[in-house]
Amino acid sequence: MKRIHLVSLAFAGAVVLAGCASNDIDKPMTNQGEEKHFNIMDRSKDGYITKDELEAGNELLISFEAHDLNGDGRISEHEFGEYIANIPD
Ligand SMILES: [Ca+2]
Repeated sequence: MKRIHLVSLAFAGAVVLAGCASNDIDKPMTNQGEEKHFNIMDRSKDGYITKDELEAGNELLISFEAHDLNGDGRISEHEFGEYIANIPD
């Protein structure tokens, strides 16, 4: 009886952990993987990705205007999150 209880507790814990990993409410838009990716592309570390930080042929550079949602000429972390979210699987 006690063993069954422990197993169900472990299962519940795994479900909670999985939920946190995919839906972290403390993060506004990007998850940790996206944030890492963003930080790599944001070479000047000013919190924005600009065209000159992207290499020729980069997918984001090709469609830069479409993802620069507010038209300020740079991709914010929020805009980057939108970009990642809209990439087909
Ligand atoms: Ca922008």
